[in-house]
Amino acid sequence: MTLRTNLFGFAMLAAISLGGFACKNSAADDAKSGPIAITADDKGFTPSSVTLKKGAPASLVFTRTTDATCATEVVFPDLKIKKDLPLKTPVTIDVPTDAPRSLTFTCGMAMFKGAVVIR
Ligand SMILES: [Cu+2]
Repeated sequence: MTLRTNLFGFAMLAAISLGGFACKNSAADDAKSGPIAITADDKGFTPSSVTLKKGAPASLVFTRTTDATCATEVVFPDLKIKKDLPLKTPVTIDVPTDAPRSLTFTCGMAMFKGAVVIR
C-alpha cells in the first residue's frame, strides 16, 4: 500500500517534470533567428511582436506595402535607430541578441507599436 502510493507519487512528479520540460522546449522553439519579415500597412506592423533567440544573429526586414499608412518610418527608441520605410522596399534592421531584453519599435508618431523579445 505504502509502496504503491510512493510509486504513484513518483509517477506524478515525473509527469509534472516532463510536462515542464516540454513546455520550456516548445517556448524556446518559438524564438526565431535570421531575417524576419514585417509588413507595415494601414493596420500597423505585422507581426507586431517577435521573439528572438538569444545569441543567434537576427534582423527585422520591414516592408511598407501601402501609402495609406503613417508607418513611413520605423523607430527603435532603445537602439536609437530611425529609418525611413520607402514604399515596397525592404529595410533591414539588425537586432542585437547578445543579452535577453525587450525592445519596442514604433512608427514615426508612435501610433503603431511593436515589440521584440530576446530570450
Ligand atoms: Cu504613425
